[in-house]
Amino acid sequence: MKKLFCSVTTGLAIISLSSFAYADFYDFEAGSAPAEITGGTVTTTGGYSAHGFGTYFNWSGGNAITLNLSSLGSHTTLDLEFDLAIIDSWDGSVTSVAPDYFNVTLDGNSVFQETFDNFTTTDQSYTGSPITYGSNIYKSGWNDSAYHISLTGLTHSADSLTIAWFANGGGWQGGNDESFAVDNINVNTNNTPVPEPATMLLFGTGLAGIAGLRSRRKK
Ligand SMILES: [Ca+2]
Ligand SMILES: [Ca+2]
Ligand SMILES: [Ca+2]
Repeated sequence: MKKLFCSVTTGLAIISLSSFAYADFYDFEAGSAPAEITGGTVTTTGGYSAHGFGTYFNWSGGNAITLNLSSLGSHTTLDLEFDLAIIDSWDGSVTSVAPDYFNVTLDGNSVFQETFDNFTTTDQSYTGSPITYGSNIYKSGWNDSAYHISLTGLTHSADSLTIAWFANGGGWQGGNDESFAVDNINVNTNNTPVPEPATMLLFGTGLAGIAGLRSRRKK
């Protein structure tokens, strides 16, 4: 029994080594964007401050918002979380002025592409719960919305990265008609070691032992 307990503890200890190796957070509350984030405008316009945004980074066309990081060190996956403001007359998936896509790319590869609609959620592809929806909190008369986007476990191991946020699509109108903003950007890298075969065998033996004990107790 004592030996069994030690085996399980060893297995859990190896798994718990899966911790973040690099972390960065951007909330723009200093009133400016750091050099590694470009393509948008720092603003406090409208009512987004009441929804956890404070100062945030607004995009209304042109080049994408990009974040460039380097010296990330060893890692196997990456987690990206951020708050997203969907501003003004986004038209979702199916109208004469749609689709309107919001995109995120990681080193040029798409990791998120969904349509958003500020008239009805039934016409957008994104199904997550909004932070706010159905009222006009930004400058023009169109309703606005916001979401917390969580992209975890993205495969990535390069020492540097470029994350890009942008909108496009056949119905994308941009300018004062459709725009977006990002805030509270969280980037974590994870370094998950592959357990040694001997450790996995020990861990597996421990689990088998537990199963055996439970099986015997049932009888
Ligand atoms: Ca902020
Ligand atoms: Ca608005
Ligand atoms: Ca549109």
